[in-house]
Amino acid sequence: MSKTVLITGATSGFGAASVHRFAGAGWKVIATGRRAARLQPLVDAFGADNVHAAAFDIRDDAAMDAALAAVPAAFRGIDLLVNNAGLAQGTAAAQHARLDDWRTMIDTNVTALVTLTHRLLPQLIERRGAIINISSTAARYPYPGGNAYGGTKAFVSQFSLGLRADLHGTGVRVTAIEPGMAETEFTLVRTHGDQAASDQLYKGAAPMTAADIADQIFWVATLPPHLNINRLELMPVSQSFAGFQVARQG
Ligand code: NDP
Ligand code: 8X3
Repeated sequence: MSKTVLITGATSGFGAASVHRFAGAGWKVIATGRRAARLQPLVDAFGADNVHAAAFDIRDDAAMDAALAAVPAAFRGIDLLVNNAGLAQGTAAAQHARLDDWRTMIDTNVTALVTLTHRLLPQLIERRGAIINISSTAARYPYPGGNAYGGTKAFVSQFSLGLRADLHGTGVRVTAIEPGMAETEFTLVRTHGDQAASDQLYKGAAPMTAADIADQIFWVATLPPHLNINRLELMPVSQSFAGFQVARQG
């Protein structure tokens, strides 16, 4: 019998690629995101028996509950939760950042993620399922302008380890995937719609693709049930580390 995965943030980037990866391999997929018009082509591509679209703002608890209650019978019993929906807003230093941007990131990347996880834990435990949380290299490696975004992803990575501890003995697997630079709509969103800035960032960098990340998510999800990848950090070959900065006086 086919397994069921709920993938958040399926309208774009990693999430959309993951819908293709899982549905293409015969999983039933519940695909979520705000932009309903982006979800419909996924349903059209794989059929309504295989992909169920649930359009809602993940920060809206009531909308989340209504969407979960409306899941068709054939998609009930979720085996895998992919907590992928998320965003960065802004690249300004903390002292110049917009508080609204920080709150949007925390509401989406942290509060909504823990809310959906809390809602689905009973059925994930019942089915000895799995949770894959999309964190970031920003969780471990700070950079100027990363401030609250990095903070939200550090939470995601640490929350994942905490879940592992609490779910000890349940058979539920938990993984944090921590990607570096991948070309999606991420930078377009981060810059509030600056396509030129997005193109400039990725130009000549051979960044990872959404399909690369979807392949890793699928690999983690389909490992033998006695194996748990705690965290998986990956980058394009073109990306590496820089040193500490020093502010000198005089
Ligand atoms: P995209 O911008 O392409 O996709 C983000 C997805 O999140 C969209 O489907 C969007 O859907 C969804 N989303 C955002 N806010 C909400 C909301 N309030 N309610 C519901 N859905 C929401 O970016 P990526 O695919 O790159 O990002 C996916 C995840 O990967 C994020 O958590 C990001 O932080 C992380 N990541 C990205 C990296 C990169 O370099 N691209 C590297 C490391 C981590 P919609 O707008 O339709 O609601
Ligand atoms: C996205 C990667 O380096 O832009 O999480 O923070 S980075």
